[in-house]
Amino acid sequence: MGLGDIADGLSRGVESIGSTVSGAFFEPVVRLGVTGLSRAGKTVFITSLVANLLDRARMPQLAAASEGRILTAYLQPQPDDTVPRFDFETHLAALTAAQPRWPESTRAVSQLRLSLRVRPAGLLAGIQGPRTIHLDIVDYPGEWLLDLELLDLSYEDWASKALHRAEGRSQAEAYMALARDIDGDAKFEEPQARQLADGYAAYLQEAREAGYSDCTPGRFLLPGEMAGSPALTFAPIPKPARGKRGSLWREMERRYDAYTARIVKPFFRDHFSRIDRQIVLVDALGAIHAGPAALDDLRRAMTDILSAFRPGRNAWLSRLLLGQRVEKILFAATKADHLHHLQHPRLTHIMEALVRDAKDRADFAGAKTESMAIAALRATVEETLGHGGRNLDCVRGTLLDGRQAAFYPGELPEDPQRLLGPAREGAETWLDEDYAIMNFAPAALRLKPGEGPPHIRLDRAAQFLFGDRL
Ligand SMILES: Nc1nc2c(ncn2[C@@H]2O[C@H](COP(=O)(O)OP(=O)(O)OP(=O)(O)O)[C@@H](O)[C@H]2O)c(=O)[nH]1
Ligand SMILES: [Mg+2]
Repeated sequence: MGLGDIADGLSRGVESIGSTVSGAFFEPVVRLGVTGLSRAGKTVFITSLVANLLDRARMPQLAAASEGRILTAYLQPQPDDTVPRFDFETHLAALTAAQPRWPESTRAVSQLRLSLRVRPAGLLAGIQGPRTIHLDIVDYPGEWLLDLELLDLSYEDWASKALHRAEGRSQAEAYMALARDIDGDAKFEEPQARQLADGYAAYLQEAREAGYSDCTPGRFLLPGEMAGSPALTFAPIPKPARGKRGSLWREMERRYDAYTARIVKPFFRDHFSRIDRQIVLVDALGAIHAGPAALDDLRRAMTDILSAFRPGRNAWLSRLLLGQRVEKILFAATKADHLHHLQHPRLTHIMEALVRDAKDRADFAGAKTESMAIAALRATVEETLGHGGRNLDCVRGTLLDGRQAAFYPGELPEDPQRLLGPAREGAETWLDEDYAIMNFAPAALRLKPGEGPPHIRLDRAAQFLFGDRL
C-alpha cells in the first residue's frame, strides 16, 4: 500500500462509502463520466471500452496495457445501489451478434464498475505489489447538463425566458397558441396542466429534431423513470395579474421548484459532482452532414453543456464541489470510421474549433483538455477508388439492409473556419462540398483470443482519460 493510495482514498472518501463497507477503502476509484447529446455514441463507447479493457490486444496506446502491467480486469457489482447498472452484456451481445446491430437508445443514467489489477510502474514496481483500481463509468445524457441553468432561475424568470425563446419558432406555434389563452389566475386543474406539459414537451421534441439545443427542462426530452410525475408536469405560462393561491400559476411554480429540487439537484449532487474524468462525445460528422444550421447549433450546445464544467458557474454547485473538480476532459468527435484516416486530423481540428468558445471562457480552470477523432466501434475498412480521373479515399462497410457499399463522405476543409464561419453567419447550405453520412451496421466480427472489438483511437482516449492512474 503506497502513500499515494491512502491520500487518494481519503480525498475521494465521500464517494467511496460503498467501497468502505466492502472493506476496500484504500482501493482507488476513478469515476469516468461519459456524456454527449442523444445518439452521440455513449452506449457504443462504453461497451467497446469495457470490452477492450477486458481483452486488451487492441489497446497498445494504453501504456499500462502495452507494458503488460494490467494483470486482470473484471466487472464488479457497482457500488451505488440505487443507480441502474449499465447493461454491458446486452449491448455487447447486440454488437457482436452473428448479425450485429447497434444497441438500443438509452434513457437514463447508468453505471458500471470495472476493476483492474495493476502492477505499479517505475520505481514502485520493486517495492509494491499489484493493486486494484476501480473504474466507475457513468453514462448520462448531455441534455441534463443544460438544466444547470434552471438552478439560477425562478419559475417566473424561466417561464418568461422559455416563452420568449419559443416565440417565432415554427415548432412552438401550437404550444404558443395554447399558452396565450391560458389564465394563470384560474383554479388549478390537473388535465390542463397535463395538456400544457404535453404540448410543451412536444414542442421541445420537435425543436430538438430541427436542431435546436436550448431545450430545457432536459428531462422533458428524456424523462426516464420520472415520466408522468407532477415534477415533470409543468410548462411555462404567461404571468397572470395576481398569481393567487390555488391558481394554475402557483401550482406550475411549485412543480418547477420541485423539478429543480428533486430532479436537477440530485443529478448534479449524486452523479455530476463526483466525476473525476470526463469524456464528451460529439457527433460532429452528423451535424456537418445536416448542414450549417445544425453545426452552429451544435457549437452553441457545446458551449452550454460545457459551462457546467466551469468552476463558479453556479453558486450551489460550487458549494457542493468544494473546489474538487473534473481533472481531465476529452472532447471526442465520434464515428470517425466514416472517414478515411487521412481526414482524421481535420475532424480533430473541427472538434477543437467547436469547443473553443467554451474553452476560451474559462479553460475549465486547470482541467486538462484534449480533442480527438475516434470510433468506438470501427464499422468500415478503407478503400481508394478511382473516380473521374482522381483517386477518392473511401470507406467500405455493410449497410443496415445487409448490402456492402463503398462510401465517399466528402473532403473536410483543412481550416475548420471554412465550416464554422458560414455556420455562424447563418448559411443555408455548404458552398464547397456536400457532406454525406451513411448508416453502416456494425461489422461482423471474428475476434482472436484476447482481442476486443476494432476501434479507432479508443486506446489513446483511454490513456488520456485514466492511463495516468494505472
Ligand atoms: N460507424 C459508427 N457508428 C457509431 C459508432 N458509435 C455510435 N455509432 C452510431 O451512433 C448511434 C448511436 O450510438 P449510441 O452509442 O447508442 O448513442 P447514445 O449516445 O448512447 O444514444 P442515446 O442512448 O440514444 O442517447 C448508433 O446506433 C450507431 O448508428 C461508431 O464508433 N462507429
Ligand atoms: Mg445510450
